[in-house]
Amino acid sequence: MIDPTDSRSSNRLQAASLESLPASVVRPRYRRQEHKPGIVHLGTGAFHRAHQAVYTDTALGAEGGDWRIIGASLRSRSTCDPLNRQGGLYTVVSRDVESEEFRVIGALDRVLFAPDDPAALIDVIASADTRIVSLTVTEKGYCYNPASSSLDTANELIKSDLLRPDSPRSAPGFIVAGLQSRRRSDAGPVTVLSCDNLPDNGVITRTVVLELADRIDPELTGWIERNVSFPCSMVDRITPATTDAGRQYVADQLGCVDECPVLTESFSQWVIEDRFAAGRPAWEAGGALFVTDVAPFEKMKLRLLNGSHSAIAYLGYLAGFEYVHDVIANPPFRDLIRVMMDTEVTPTLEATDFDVDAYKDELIRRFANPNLNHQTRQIAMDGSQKLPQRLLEPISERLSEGKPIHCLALAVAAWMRYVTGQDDAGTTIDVDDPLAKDFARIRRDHAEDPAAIAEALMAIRPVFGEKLPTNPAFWNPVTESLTQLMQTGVMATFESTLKRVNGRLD
Ligand code: CS2
Repeated sequence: MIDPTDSRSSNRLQAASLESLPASVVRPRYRRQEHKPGIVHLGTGAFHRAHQAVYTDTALGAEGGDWRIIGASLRSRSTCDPLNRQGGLYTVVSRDVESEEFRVIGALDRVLFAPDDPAALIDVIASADTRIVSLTVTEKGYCYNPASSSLDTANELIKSDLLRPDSPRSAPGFIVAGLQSRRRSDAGPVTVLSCDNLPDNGVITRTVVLELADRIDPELTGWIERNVSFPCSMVDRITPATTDAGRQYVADQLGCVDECPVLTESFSQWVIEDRFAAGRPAWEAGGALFVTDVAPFEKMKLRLLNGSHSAIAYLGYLAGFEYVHDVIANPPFRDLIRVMMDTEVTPTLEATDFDVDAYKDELIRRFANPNLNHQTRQIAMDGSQKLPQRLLEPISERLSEGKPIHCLALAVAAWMRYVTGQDDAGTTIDVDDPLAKDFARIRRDHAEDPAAIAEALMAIRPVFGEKLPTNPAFWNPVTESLTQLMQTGVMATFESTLKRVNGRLD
């Protein structure tokens, strides 16, 4: 049997081994070495490898161009060395309920580990060959405070970048240092393209970059305003973290070691604002949609897909479910999620030509895909960074129209229970979140007092802002749901929530 963790194996996925792969494996349809890099991508995790890199691979095959990708990891070394050992090659396995496709992606040129050599990353961002700098650094990577709509200057990485701008640690810090160097060498315009699940992600990126640049060198901001575009984009492909079992499966199917495969769903969507300062690959060849306004797509995806995902993750985890598909296979869960989408989220979306009902049906099918093994724990991570755009914004909009928020309030309460408490079996939860220390303090200070826990959590302004916590139409249903979750558990709370939605209670 092949050992997929054997980093010294000579039987590994490499340019030389492409020929010997099983015939069904899709390979790059272009000569890799003939295409120079034109994109620097920050955050080469599983999602980037399953999404933008795949679209770029398709674009290279269809239209060519110097658009290969230099990846950079800002925090974790884990995939850098293995991907470099493989010459940037890796496998994407796209799985539906009944189909499966193996495809080797050739778009990635190499991966830099930024903490080892920050100057190397700054240099490639500054290179005249680079025409796009894209990012998937997760919500927290932007060092953005949604409550004040500005750069979070209290963030430790930003503090460090302000002291040592030539040796940055944050994503905005690297971009600013790269743009500074680009300006000095007159390397020309460039596009900075956010591919994270944030509303107006291009606007947020522009805000943090300009604010940081202004603090470091006010003259740089004018250059950025004239030479850099920051389009918004909506990205979608459910991509669980790769497990050892996944690596073993891929090794067995390919007959060689791939230390960095990605196992994802077949579905993929990318909607991009067409505002590129220095050209772009033909991503439309892979199905990307170029539009003048991404906002309606973004809102729909963030609220219907990601909002439901967070609700499934917290409620499901508390009830003891490891995977999303197990949660959604359970009728009360599925009903609650669908009711939340239909009655509380859909009315907050702008009317478009898009068939929202078909989109929701498809979402339920995607969540139910038993071949993804998407862990509730993975989605539950970093909730403090996700809650505002996924749940709290639709809540605020509903409340401003005097509309009820039963299901959304339950989802927020489930997050509260998750970050400060125990699951229904009484096990303390290991919370992975930038605010984990604050949550631990709240748990210690307020033990099993739901009203006190809710009040203390709502006092976290970067998450809840100023207005919501003072609105009884918000804190009442949230506190009530949290109390019920703590006293009776998830299943019993569902029942009364659905009764409330149907007007049979209160
Ligand atoms: C998920 C997303 O982990 C999460 O928070 O909701 O990563 C989700 O899988 C993607 O946005 C799907 O496109």
